[in-house]
Amino acid sequence: MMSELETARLDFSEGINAALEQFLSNNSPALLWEAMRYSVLSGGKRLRPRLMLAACSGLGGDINTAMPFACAVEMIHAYSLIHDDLPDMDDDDLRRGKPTCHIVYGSAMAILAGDALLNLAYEVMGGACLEHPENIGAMTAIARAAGAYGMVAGQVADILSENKIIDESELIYIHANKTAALIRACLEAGGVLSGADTRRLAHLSEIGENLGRAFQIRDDLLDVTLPTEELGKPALSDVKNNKTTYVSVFGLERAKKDCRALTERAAGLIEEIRLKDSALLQIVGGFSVNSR
Ligand code: GRG
Repeated sequence: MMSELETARLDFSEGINAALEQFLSNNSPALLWEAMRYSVLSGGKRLRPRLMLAACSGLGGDINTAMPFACAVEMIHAYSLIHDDLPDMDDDDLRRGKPTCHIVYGSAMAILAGDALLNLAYEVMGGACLEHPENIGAMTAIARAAGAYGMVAGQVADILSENKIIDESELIYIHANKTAALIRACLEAGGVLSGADTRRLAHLSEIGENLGRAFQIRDDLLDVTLPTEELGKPALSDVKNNKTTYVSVFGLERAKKDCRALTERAAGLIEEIRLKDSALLQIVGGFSVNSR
């Protein structure tokens, strides 16, 4: 049984939040940086950076070297949420229990805050790569997963699928790209940053794919099982918006079963690579269908 101190040490959230505050400490133009900070620092589980640091630490890498990449991924994640919430995308008023960026700052400022976060992410990673050129592969993995080969492609497919009946393979394509690609890249980047060999990198990639898909199914499940106060956005919003989700296509029981199976597969693969600490397994433990 791990002590509370050890559990907190392997969670990494405190260090990530402190580093994010530093990267976002500029003030000019004031409104832009305020909107950027509002979107990054007002909550969030920090899942993606924690996964990256956990993979890196488990393979004996240096967390401090990995931190700029971990923060950059959280900035990219925040930009994607800001843009996803906009009226011309998902049109959401609430995120993490608070008004969305465009509700507070207006659509133009929200778009610009997202743009600025995306650019800052690459500036931060580029700076880190100047110091450690051997880590360029971490930045490339993240860039590929965040763009037209990953998250943006998934978002496009998601938008084009609205009000259409889609089949299993199309739904899996959307999940694999919109959600799982960036999560997978976090695991891969953690591996690159720790100097992992190709066998371990391939393992990390598969772990990320399974976890990413499980995470999206869990998100679909939570939409129909949690009340608004716990969700931080209106409950049943996917159902009300007529969205095609894993639950709407396969039903509640199959969604729970598949989420569990993907999580167990990820946990099994993690056991196989024999990490030095339990940080990654600790995060995966929180993926259970009934936990949040
Ligand atoms: C705008 C290019 C572009 C992409 C948007 C991320 C995304 C793609 C859409 C968000 C829609 C959504 C709810 C996807 C489900 C999975 C997901 C990304 C949930 C939110 O991530 P969490 O739970 O958020 O990690 P926190 O608040 O903890 O940071």
